[in-house]
Amino acid sequence: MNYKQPIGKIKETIETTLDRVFGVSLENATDEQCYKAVALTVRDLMARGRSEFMAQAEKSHAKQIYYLCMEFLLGRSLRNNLYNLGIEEDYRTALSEMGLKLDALYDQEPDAGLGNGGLGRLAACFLDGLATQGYPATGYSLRYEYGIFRQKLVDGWQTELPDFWLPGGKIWMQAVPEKSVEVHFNGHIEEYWYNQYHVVNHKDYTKVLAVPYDMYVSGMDGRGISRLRVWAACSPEFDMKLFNSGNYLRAMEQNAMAEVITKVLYPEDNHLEGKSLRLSQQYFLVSATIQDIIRRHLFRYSTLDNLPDLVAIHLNDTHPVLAIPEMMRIMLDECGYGWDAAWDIVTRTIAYTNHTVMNEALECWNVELFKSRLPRIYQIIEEINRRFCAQMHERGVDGYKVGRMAPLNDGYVKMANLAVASCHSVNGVSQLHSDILKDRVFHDFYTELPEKFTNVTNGIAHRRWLNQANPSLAALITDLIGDGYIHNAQELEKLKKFQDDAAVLKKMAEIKRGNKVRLSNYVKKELNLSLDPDSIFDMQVKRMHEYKRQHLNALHILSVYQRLRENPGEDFTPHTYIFGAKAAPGYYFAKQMIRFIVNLGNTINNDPLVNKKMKVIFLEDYRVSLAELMIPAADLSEQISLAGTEASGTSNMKFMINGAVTIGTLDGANVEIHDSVGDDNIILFGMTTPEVEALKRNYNPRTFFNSNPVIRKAVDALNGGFSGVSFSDIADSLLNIDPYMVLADFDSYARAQKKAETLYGDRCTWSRMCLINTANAGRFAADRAIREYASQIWNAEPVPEKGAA
Ligand code: DL6
Repeated sequence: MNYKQPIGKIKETIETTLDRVFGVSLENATDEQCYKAVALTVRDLMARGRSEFMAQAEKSHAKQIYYLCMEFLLGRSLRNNLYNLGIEEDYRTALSEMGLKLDALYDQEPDAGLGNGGLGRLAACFLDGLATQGYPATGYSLRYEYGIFRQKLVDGWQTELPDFWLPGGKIWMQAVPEKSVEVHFNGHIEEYWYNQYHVVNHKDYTKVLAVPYDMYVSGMDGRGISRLRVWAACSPEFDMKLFNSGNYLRAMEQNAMAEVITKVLYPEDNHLEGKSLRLSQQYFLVSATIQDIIRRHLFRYSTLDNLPDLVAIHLNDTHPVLAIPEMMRIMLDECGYGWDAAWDIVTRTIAYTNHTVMNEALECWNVELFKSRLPRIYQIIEEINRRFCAQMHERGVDGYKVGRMAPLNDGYVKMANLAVASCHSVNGVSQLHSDILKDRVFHDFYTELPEKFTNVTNGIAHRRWLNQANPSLAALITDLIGDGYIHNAQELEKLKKFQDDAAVLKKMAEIKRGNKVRLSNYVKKELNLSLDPDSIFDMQVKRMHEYKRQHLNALHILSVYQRLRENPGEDFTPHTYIFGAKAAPGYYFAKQMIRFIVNLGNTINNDPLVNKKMKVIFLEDYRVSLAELMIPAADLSEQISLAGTEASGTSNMKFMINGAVTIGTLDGANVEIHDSVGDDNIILFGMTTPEVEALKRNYNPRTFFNSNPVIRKAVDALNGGFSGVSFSDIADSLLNIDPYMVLADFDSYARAQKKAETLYGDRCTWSRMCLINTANAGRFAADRAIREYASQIWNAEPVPEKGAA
């Protein structure tokens, strides 16, 4: 579809929308109303684009891709959609003629924070990639009323404020009440035989209505448009019987209980507590989704026999894994399939991606809780379990091993086991992570079912993270190599021919400096602190977690501070350390880590002896829109997790494409970044995964404390405290357990930091490294990842271009 319109038409549509929706004229409209009116015009264009695209898809019987994820961390939509549809400049002109500034309207939009971090942002990037690559795709998730909390720091402590994002955010969504479905919880199961049919009746269940809301995510040029369908929970009816019988409170309670399901996003990342509400959320998502998918398919094809040829369902992590028994339930109980036929269809349709090696995130549900909340689904899992174990025993697999792989074991439903036992494909999200899945996490499965395992390394929506977030760099690149890289990120490689071109390197350095000034202005406004844009901007932005080791970074900063205080005359490359991170609200240690960084900053930033040379900044409320401001301003990208713990990372890719140099361990996708840029353009440190495994056997952090005076002094200072606060919890953990081996990697990290400072001192060399990073970032585009999913896992082809034979 052609999204281009004459400027006059754009103006007219915006004005009509202001009048129709808000009853205001342009003169009286607030910025918020103008943002919403503009968003509505863009939404309408995308709705039309989607229908046209889907009509094309139907004609060619293109395989439908359904991507199920409890999180889609979309951030803001307006700029992304205008950019992708190729109409940003026309809208800018139209608005300017109306006396409005497009950039001011962008700032009216709240971030859609329907996710915690990497997992949810990946899902959002993939909707862009799916649309751009021309796959007819729908993401399914929940319409949380409250997204990821807003972080407020009080005396260094993280406090959480509710993120009621809907007033500004729901403008992108269209309710589709006619597609609502019922989801059933609790109750009991009755089974009997009737005329040779096995009848299963779910009795006395509690009904919750799932109401879909649709929003669209455009791909480049708007040829493909993805849909994100999010479900809101409502009570199907107010129980008048209860109400009339005087049970007013129970009637109200039932109503509230239904709605609570989609009230709030669980703010945990890589750690999940087996809470009943979370189980309800998960089943609510998958039941509504699978009903929706099956209904659509039956409407079109009147049979489910061909489902695996025409539909691919992707489970993003273990959270939506109950889609497997739910689909079995519908096929067995509602569509009359026998077990074997249903199982064959389900398992050929559904694939699973694992996103973490953290044990505490591999979900398990207590059987008693599960049975009472989802009695029929439990029966089906029991049968899946029985058949899987029987099949393994038949192959001669030993009993212990079968137990370790079983979907039901030790009184728990093991979601990851259920996924691997059932899905036709299991992948990790970087080469190293996929190898760890085979060698460690799912080793038993791998030895029995090796054909299921594959890898697809993550990717990012490079148009958002480069072209939109860093327009000056994008403009320079376009001048140098043309705009082909916007469609095909691999073309960034053409930049390599400029790696020794002093004029280009100088321009890149000037652009970076401009981005650093832009960020410094924000810091000045937020924290009233002045930053030196000529210092190294060294950034670590990601969820706060021990395995990501922000405390390694902070402990090192503390040691540098101690050294500079003792040697104020030392020749030191000025350094600005910048952090952004949210901690899960119940994760006490992570909150202590934030407090440590904030207090360290207060001490250093207020110490006139050092504060011209170093500063430590913690930016509150890290979110997608803030990342878009921060990442283009980074010189150094901190990717310092303990080797073998980070599945992939995606901020590493965003920094890289923006020309930051990685200081990192050989973990997650850092390994592939290293392969791409070579030894000279990345600063590696620390143990490798096998070295970690070897040391773990008898790791004693005190050995490092005792033998390294720098470590000793820094840890002692943590214990003693600064800014009037002691951090003995962190010191104790480092000295006695140090689960992520901070002390073991400390010395190597300190040397890597020194190396970074030396390299930065030679600006020409540094700019060359930056250019080489950008030039090699193409392989980390979401477009590439989507093509790999399509060919290796979904067996899907893109919708042919209109007019193509
Ligand atoms: O695959 C996306 C992203 C990876 O880049 C990160 O390395 C990984 O930590 C993250 N995993 C999760 C798991 N969430 N839970 N629960 O967020 O996935």
